[in-house]
Amino acid sequence: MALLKRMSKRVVLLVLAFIMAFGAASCTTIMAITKEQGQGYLDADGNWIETKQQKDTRMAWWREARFGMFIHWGLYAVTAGEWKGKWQKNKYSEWIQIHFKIPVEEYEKLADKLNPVKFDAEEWVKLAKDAGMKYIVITSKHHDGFAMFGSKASRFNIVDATDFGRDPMKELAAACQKYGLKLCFYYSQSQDWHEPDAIGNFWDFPDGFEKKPGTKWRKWVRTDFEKYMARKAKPQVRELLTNYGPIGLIWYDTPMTITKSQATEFVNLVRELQPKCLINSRIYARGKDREVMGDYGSTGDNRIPGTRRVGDWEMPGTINDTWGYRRDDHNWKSSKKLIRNLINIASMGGNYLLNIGPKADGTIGQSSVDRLRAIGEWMKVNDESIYGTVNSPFDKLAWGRCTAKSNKLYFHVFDWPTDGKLEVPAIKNKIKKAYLLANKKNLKFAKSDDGKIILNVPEDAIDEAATVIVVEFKGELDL
Ligand code: JFZ
Repeated sequence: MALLKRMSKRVVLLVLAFIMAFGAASCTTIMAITKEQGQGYLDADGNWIETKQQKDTRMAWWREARFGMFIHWGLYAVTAGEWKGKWQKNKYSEWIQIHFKIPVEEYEKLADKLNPVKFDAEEWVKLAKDAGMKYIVITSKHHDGFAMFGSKASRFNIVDATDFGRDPMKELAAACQKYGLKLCFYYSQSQDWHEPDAIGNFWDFPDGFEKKPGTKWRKWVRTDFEKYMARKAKPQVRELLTNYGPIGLIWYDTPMTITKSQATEFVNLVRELQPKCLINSRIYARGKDREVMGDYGSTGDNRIPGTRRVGDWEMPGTINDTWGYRRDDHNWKSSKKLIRNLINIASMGGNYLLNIGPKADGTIGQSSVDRLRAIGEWMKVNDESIYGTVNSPFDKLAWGRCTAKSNKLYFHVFDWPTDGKLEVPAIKNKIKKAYLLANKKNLKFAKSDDGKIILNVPEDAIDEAATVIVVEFKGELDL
């Protein structure tokens, strides 16, 4: 009996020790998991705390993507560049209200005419996917202040103010989920021509500005901007990050006069609601010492840098000359030009955000569709040379561009050689093989005296836009 008692005491102790040990172990496992899979967080002072590795994890899909679809769609698709028989002189159809100083009351009536019954979210998403695009950034609210989603913060939105009554963002969110694309929202945080306290509308709401001496109206500061932020802008960004599932990124634009602390509020709202969501750098930019607050930068619209760039950047570009749909804009870029833009941007280390402006009936014009399909044809054969690549290790090549991934260099030939020999820059590595990406046909090659690689290529290019040649080498790239 005594023995039994002693034994059971031991058992209890053993069990206790076991529980303690196991508990501690599982505790450390949990800690390790949060450290490993954990993401950045906002500290008590509202600073975003994140390791480089965590940022890399968050940026991974975007860096892999290289190519996204921009969509400018709103009430300006109804006017399409024309107001009372007059055509807009500035190029961007989405700027029509400010261009003609259309009073809010009149502009609001455009909602009666927005009834995109032909809108088919799946068709749009499939079009993007077939073009090789991995994410969609759509104007949830542009400078005119009209929300293209159901909003409790403002009745000036597509669900409450139109006969259409559907929420296209809900439908796009579902379609993006289905086809594996990231849905992202453009949101004009500073300019809102519908609101007296926001920036931009000086024709309806001339009061409430504080003019800085010697500056234009654009530089004026709205004294009650925080009211607009509290009543509309922040609640709407909250809605966008709450009602549509995981959002890839928020694309803020034209920060104008917002202060650093106001910009921080817009940033932190995203951090708080969806810590994985990315933010572009057009959230804040002031003065000479303009500071980048978002996760990645953008170049000026339609401006491809001339040299390789470090860091994450994106170029938003138009497919004709406008962002929003314009009936009179037929200045379409050729698909060859668009494909070369994509290559050129990738070779400089950036992402291409190519825009389309759907019509007010919900359809996408044939000229845009044709071009996206042509890009898709090229991507079907060559997308390996775009996705997940990093910028070229070389300066711009005379005859084309280069992208790189692991032990491969992708040479995109724009100007095919006439003598059957293509000279590519010297690398010190041993070359495993060189081949045409389109048909995997191996190419013979030789090294010239100065170390350059001379490839024997077929007489004709495979693709007029760009033929891709892969050069596989051994080890780490050594120039
Ligand atoms: C802005 C918007 O005003 C425009 O309507 C459109 O949405 C575009 C994508 O973004 O316009 C800009 C903003 C920044 C530059 C050019 C146009 N820029 O930095 O060159």
